[in-house]
Amino acid sequence: MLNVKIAGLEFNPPITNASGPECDTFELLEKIAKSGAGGIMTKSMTMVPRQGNPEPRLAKDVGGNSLNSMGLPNLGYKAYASMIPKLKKYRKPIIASVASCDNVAMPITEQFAVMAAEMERAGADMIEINASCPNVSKVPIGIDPKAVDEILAKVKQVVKVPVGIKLNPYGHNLNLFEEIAGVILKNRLAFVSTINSIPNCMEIDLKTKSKLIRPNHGYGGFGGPAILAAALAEVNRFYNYFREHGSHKIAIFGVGGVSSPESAIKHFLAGADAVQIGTYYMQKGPGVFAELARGVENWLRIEGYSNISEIIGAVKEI
Ligand code: RRO
Repeated sequence: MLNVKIAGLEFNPPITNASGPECDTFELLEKIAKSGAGGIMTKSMTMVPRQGNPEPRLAKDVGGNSLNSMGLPNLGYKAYASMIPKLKKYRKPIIASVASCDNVAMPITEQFAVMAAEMERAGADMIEINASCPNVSKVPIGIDPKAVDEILAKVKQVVKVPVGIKLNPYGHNLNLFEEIAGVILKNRLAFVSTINSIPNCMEIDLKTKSKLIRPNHGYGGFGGPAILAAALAEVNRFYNYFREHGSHKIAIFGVGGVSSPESAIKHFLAGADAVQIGTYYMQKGPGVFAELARGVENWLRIEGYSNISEIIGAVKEI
C-alpha cells in the first residue's frame, strides 16, 4: 500500500530521514537502516572531514521547531564510501548526499563529480546534490542557475545512478524558481528534494535574553512544523512545473515540517512521491518512520484508497 518507485527504486514506505540530523556516523546510519524508514540518507559529505561550526550550534526544540548552524560536520566522503557497502545488506535504497566546501583546493564542480563517482562505486543507489546548505556560505549554490547547470551537467556525465538536487525555497523569487526548474529539466535529473531548512532565521531565549546558537551571529536554518506551509507550496510548484514542462518524470522528495501522518499526507497530496524527515526524527528518534507509515496507511484505508500513488499530486484547486 505504501510502495512508491522513484527512478526505478522501490521506497516502502516512501519515508526516509532527511540529510541533516543524526545521519553522519555508521552507527546512526545503521539505526536508520534497521528502522521503518524506506531508504537511508547520509549526512551531506564533503571532500575532507569537517568538524563544523562552534557550539552551541543546534537548538533541537524551539516550540516544536529546530534551528541549526551545524556547518556541515561530516566524516569526509572516503569514510562514507567505506560505510555504504556495509549498509547494502538492509536492501533499502541508499542516497548519498554530497556538498561542496571552500576548504579544499578544487573547483566546486569537480568536488561534486569526484564524490558522486566515488559514491556510485561504493554502491550508493542515488546521489542527492546539496545545493542549499544555509550555514557555510553567504550564498547557497541553489540561487545560481549557471553554477547549478554546470554541476548537474558534470555529475550526470560521471555517474549512471539517479541524480537529484536539494533546494532552498524559492517562494520569494519565482523567476529564479523557473530558471532553476528549467536547469533541472534540461539536465534530466531524477528527483528534487525540497525544501532545506529556511536560512537566516534566529531565535531568542527569554530567560537568558541570548540567542540560541553561536555561529553566524545566531542566524541559522529553521526546520519543523512551522515550515510545512512553505514546503508544501514549493513541492506543489515543482510538481505543477514538471507536469507542464517536463518530458520525463522527475520525482519529488517533500521535505519540511513532517511531524505527523497528516503533515506527510499533505506533502503527498501536494505532489511529493516520498517525504524526508529532519527535525521530527532528531527529536523523537528512528521510531518516527514506522509511526508515520502506520498513520499514513490508516488514513488511506479510512479514506478508501488502495495505494498511496492515488493521492500523489491529487490536491484540488479551490
Ligand atoms: O550542516 C549544516 O549546517 C546544514 C546543512 Br549542510 C544543510 O543542508 N541544512 C542545514 O540546515 N544545516
